[in-house]
Amino acid sequence: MLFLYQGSTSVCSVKVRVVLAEKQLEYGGEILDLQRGDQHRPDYVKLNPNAVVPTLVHDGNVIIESTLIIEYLEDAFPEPVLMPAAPQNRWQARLFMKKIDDYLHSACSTITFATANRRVLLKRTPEELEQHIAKIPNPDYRERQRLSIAHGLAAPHVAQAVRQYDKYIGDMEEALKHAPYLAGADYSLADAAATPYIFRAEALGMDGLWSERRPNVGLWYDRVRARPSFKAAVIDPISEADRDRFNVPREETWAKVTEILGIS
Ligand SMILES: N[C@@H](CCC(=O)N[C@@H](CS)C(=O)NCC(=O)O)C(=O)O
Repeated sequence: MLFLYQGSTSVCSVKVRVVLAEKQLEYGGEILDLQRGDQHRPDYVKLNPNAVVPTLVHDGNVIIESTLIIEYLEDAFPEPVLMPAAPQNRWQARLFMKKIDDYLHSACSTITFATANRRVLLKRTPEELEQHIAKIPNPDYRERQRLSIAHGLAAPHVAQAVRQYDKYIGDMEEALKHAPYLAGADYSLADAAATPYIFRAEALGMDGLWSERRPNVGLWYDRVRARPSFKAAVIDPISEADRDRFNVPREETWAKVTEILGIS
């Protein structure tokens, strides 16, 4: 039996849900309210000491880290195959996933906290907010969240986050000039992993990073959105509260992005 502890919009959770949907696997689950701080519940931290989602439990085995979870799913449930056969393409798929773990995820969370999450979190008293932030075990992540919430898009680390997002999408464009999917002719774990980050960029007003300037990313996104897994894993789990949280002034984000990148 598969059970997924997840967030409704959490990019790492969406990544896992896309793979579960692609493999048409049945699973149970619990949606944790990350704004309320469910990820710090003692029973949850016993499963995931990093106090983050997602966590997969498969027949009693606890599996954490979203990239490793989707690789685990590929090993445990090989059909349909979501890794290419050729070593070069397998490396390419892994490289796209590694870059998410190395920097895109942190860039995405910086920009999300500086925009959508900030609006919700700033409704709390300073004491409540501090209590929420102080529980984050990773000191770097804690400090980035604190700065994003305090300063929004003016936070000092936002510029680097925007450049990293732009770099990743630029790398996607290069790969997609030669093949329809990130690691070659067929859809793979790399496409599933990148999907929530492109969806998030669009939600926050950064779709100008590909529309007009990176046509192959736009075509890839059309292909990904047309797959049944997109509706099941990305769109359907979004709640009314999530829609409200992501109802951000997209033009402000784009103005900041163009200022940082020096584009128009
Ligand atoms: N490297 C982890 C990162 C997980 C992560 O950062 N999850 C976010 C949601 S996408 C989270 O749970 N954040 C909790 C918080 O903000 O306190 C993974 O890939 O699973």
